[in-house]
Amino acid sequence: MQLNHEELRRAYRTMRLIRDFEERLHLEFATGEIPGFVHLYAGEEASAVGVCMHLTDKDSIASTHRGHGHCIAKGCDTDAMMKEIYGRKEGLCGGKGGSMHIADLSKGMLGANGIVGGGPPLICGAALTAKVLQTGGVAVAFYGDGASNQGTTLESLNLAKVWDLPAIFVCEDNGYAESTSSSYAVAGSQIERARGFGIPAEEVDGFDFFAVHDAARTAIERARAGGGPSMIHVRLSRYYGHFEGDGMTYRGAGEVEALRAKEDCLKRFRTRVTEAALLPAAELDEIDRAAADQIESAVQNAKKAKPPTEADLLTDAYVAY
Ligand SMILES: Cc1ncc(C[n+]2csc(CCOP(=O)(O)OP(=O)(O)O)c2C)c(N)n1
Repeated sequence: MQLNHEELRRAYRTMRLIRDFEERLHLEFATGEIPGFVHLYAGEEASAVGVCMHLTDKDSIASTHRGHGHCIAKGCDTDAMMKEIYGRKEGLCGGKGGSMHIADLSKGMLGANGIVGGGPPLICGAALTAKVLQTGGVAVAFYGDGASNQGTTLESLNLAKVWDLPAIFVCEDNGYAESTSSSYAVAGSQIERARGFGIPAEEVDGFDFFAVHDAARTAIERARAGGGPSMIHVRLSRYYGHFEGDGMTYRGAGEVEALRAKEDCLKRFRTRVTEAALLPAAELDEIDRAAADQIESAVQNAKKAKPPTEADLLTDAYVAY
């Protein structure tokens, strides 16, 4: 383990913030106050944080429809994110995008994305820019096991290899594509598929922050050094339905409760760092309290904030660059 005290605190704080953000959204969505669709990332936190801990604002990520965790891990402001999800004018995207389109280019967060398999081509563009301009940056695509079957993903793996791009493909395999088990939906192994394109690939336990962090370090260092693309197959699971409101009839009775009791990246992290005397439990408790306060104020601020006005409707329709 190569993380210092402050980095360990940051890893735990970010995973805790994501968990609290999602748990709270689960409650708030049920009140009917949040417009649109919401897909929760709870259970998958170690993936976003284990990868994004290695990135700076000059590195880009592309996310998915399940994007809140990626946004928080990449440094997006939780107040502005919550306002965006509530459709408020002060939201990160003016309240016009909502949960599935949160972006913050100043943080290198290219956006959540309602198009399954939409992220991998975007990061090929970002990685090509980094390579041509020699910025030293890398680009990371998070995508699901369902998205791994999309032609856009396979073409992006191919392109990244042919052009030797500083690109990292992170397949977050939570076992389902909507209600279809990935054992039915996905043909062959993710690892063999990436290696078929000549891309180094590694499988990691997505409930183990340290395993993800190690695999991401190898891949990102390789990309920064000009060694080209890599793929990481992260095995994890989600604690909620595909979307909020999903009755989850396709999951066995008690499956989620059993999963939560057995696999939790936050509990594992806590056990590991307290047993190794790297962080005392009291410090972790204090981080928990601060995260709870931060999310509480994000929700209260979002509820109080105003929606966009009629005059805002036609702004941001086109982007000049
Ligand atoms: C191009 C496209 N096809 C289909 C859909 C409908 N859809 C939304 S999410 C989803 C499943 C995605 O599964 P996966 O990539 O494994 O991500 P997960 O939801 O498990 O995080 C599908 C098929 C879509 N949004 N875009």
